[in-house]
Amino acid sequence: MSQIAEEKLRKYMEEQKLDGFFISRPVNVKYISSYTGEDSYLLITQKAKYFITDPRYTEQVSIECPDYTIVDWRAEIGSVPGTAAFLANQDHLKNLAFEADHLTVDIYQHIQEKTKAELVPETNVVEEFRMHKNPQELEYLRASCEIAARAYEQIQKDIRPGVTEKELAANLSRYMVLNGSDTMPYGNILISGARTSLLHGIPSAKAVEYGDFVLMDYGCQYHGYLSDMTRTLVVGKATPEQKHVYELEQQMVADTEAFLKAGVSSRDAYYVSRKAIEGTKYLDYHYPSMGHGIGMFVHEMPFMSPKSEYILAENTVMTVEPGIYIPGWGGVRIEDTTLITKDGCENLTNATKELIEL
Ligand SMILES: [Mn+2]
Repeated sequence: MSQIAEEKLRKYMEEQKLDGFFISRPVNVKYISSYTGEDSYLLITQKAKYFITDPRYTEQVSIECPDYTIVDWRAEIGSVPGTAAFLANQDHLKNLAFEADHLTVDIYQHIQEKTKAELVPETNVVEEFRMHKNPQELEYLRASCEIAARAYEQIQKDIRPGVTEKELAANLSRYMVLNGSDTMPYGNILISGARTSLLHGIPSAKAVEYGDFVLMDYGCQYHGYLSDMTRTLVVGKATPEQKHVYELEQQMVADTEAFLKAGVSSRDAYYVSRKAIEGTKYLDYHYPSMGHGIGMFVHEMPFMSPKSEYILAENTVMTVEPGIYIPGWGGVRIEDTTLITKDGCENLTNATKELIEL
């Protein structure tokens, strides 16, 4: 993959007449080079590719990225921006692109002071490449979603009155690691009762009570690729209103997934998602940003909302997650990770969306 990403970047640089590109965003460093560590930068030119790092990572880089020229900034120049400027000057670069929505002002100013190259701000260049998943990436994403879906089956036996949100969140992470995820699942949202209206609520010491909604929004990493899913269930018997809201939510997800395919606009997908609640009081309680791309990073392009302007492409992986959140009462969210195909979308999150009453 790294080679394809590199070729795309060099093609872009050629078209834009860019002599060099300084990559600072960690997930983009990882995507371009296949490096799995931290605190490193790339400087790519048409003829050379430099991996700027420090001695904590030099051995790892030599194994993971053998075709890069490793530059130890500590030994050579003493700073990352100084090293980037030094390399740009050494290779007589007339200009050097940088990731304007990531590079700090401090690093930018330091590079500028020390190089003759013109600094060119760029945004979303590597992010655009990352929207289109190749077969290897899709395999990892599928596995990541499967692991999370399996954990949903396992966590259900632990949910009962008296157990706390934190205990359940810890178990959920543990199940994903035991099912084969990388050892760093990201923070799980696992909340219950009236707290389920908190869109990004943090698991607390609150104990689950009879009649509670339990909302779980979580995922894991597999070879660095993330899954993201949400399911909401009821402990005990659902009330008529809980059932009603749940059914509206199911409909919103089903309508959206039936609409998605390559070539549709993500803004239209938003309007399709809210059809089921139009004309009801629940329209006041939905959250308009209801989907995002996912890959090496959890919230990446494209996005689905009334303001988004993406035309969805084949082999994009994105979430579908409309929701209804009623402050003081609770919320319901169902979230799938889906693969956009030529004729539709494939749900990679194979866990039931029927209302479970435990
Ligand atoms: Mn999500």
